[in-house]
Amino acid sequence: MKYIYGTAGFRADASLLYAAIIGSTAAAALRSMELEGKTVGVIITASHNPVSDNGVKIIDADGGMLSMAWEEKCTNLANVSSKSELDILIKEYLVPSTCQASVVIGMDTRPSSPRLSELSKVILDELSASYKDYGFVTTPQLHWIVRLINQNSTYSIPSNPPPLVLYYDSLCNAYINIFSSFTVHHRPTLTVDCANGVGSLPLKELSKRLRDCIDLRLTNNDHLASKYLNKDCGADYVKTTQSPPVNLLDKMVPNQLYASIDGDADRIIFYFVDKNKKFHLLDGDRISILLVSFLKILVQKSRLPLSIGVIQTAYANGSSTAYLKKLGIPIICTSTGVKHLHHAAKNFDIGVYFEANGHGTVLFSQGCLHKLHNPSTEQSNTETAAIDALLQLSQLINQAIGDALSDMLAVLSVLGSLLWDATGWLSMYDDLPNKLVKVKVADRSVFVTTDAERRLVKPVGLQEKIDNLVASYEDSRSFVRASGTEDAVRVYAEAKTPKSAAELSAKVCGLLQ
Ligand code: 16G
Ligand code: ZN
Repeated sequence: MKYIYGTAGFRADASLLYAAIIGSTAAAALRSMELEGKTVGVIITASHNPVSDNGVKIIDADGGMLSMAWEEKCTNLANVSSKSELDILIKEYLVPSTCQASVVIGMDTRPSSPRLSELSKVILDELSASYKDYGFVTTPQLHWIVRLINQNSTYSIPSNPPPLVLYYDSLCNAYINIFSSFTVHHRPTLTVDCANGVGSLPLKELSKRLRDCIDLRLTNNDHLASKYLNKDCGADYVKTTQSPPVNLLDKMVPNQLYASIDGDADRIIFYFVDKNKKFHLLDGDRISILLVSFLKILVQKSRLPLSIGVIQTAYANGSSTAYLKKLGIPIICTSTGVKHLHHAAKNFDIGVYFEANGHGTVLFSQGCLHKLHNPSTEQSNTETAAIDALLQLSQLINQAIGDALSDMLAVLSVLGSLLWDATGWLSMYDDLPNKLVKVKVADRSVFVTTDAERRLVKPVGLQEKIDNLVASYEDSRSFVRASGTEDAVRVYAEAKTPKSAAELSAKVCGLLQ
């Protein structure tokens, strides 16, 4: 089997992952040495995949995704055919360095995870690396820890409070400060479907720490019931089926807010049923629009010269893009995959990025934080309050990577500040009807895209045919791209009515047969 380090790292059936774990652990240690001993992370998880799968991802020293150059090295290290070949490659990639490698490890709650984590530690011992194992952590928690350790050179693990304690302190203090600034101290109720994954552990901690400010109710929250991991529940299930997860079917209270996270808690979506029991999804596009609208008001009130923009992918609903255009907020469209959105978000002082599937965060640039900490002139009360709210949000929202838990608190902060409920949030715009279909093809590599995956350059002539179909439906759009995670291509179509979206989708799929 050939491993390829893709947008989600390496993922496969857990029994096939040994070489990938060895290769990526070696890559993490080598990357750390190249960066003169900065800490690099290894997280063992397969996110929303079935429980029999597992995976591994490397967290780069800034707390973000692994640099592109190392993705290739990691792929090579995982695909060696013998121990001696591995040793040769390690020597080739080893920069002359006297620094010891420093690595932190974490894992999700799959039954195969402890075994894979042990294997990773064996490799780290062989490479004489120093390491710390954080056991069960969400992917974003380990990203946050890596960022903390490297950002603050005076931070030392033995003498300071444990990083996870600081993680909870940072999120909870910021949320409590925001909550205490609300004009009405309404304690919201939120039920979270934890996908029976690792996210249920920190959510239990948050529900304890924030019990005076949120009535947080957890369901599908048995992280030990691994056979139920992601089974008919979790963010991916709810987004793709557009229906409630198991254990909430027929139990949802009208107009009350619900959320689902995925198996490693790096994505979140919200939903509710109205009084007619109609199910409404509040996905990544809606989270993005809610947060950016609120942030824009705060920036205006602060009277600070801060740029603010939104990053979307081609999957963003056309109505959300139109709404942003009306607000005059700059939009960048990138290819699918967190690393692309994250990178583009750095173009702004405040960059809001979310994929429709719920991956995302808000980045505050160093320049922005400097301005917020050092406002030049004397401030009015309104300006001071807005600056303080922006600072609290920058503490609350995970700056390393999208984090279901901090995104959840950010959404509750905004809804609480605006005195909005789920229906108010939904009423911001109406989604254009859409359809996303997966099509099996003989060879997905022949589908080559351009313009942030919105247009095909190959197979030659296919894009013109799609354009002709799109032209015959009002307010419509359609694109075809090869999946980066599955052996299939995805066809997205949206149009003014559900009937025309379905028709357009069927016709575009027909072009692929
Ligand atoms: C990966 C990406 C996710 C993207 C998805 C697309 C990360 C951490 N994950 O799961 O952002 O939406 O791939 O899958 O970047 P696809 O290429 O199969 O459509
Ligand atoms: Zn995930």
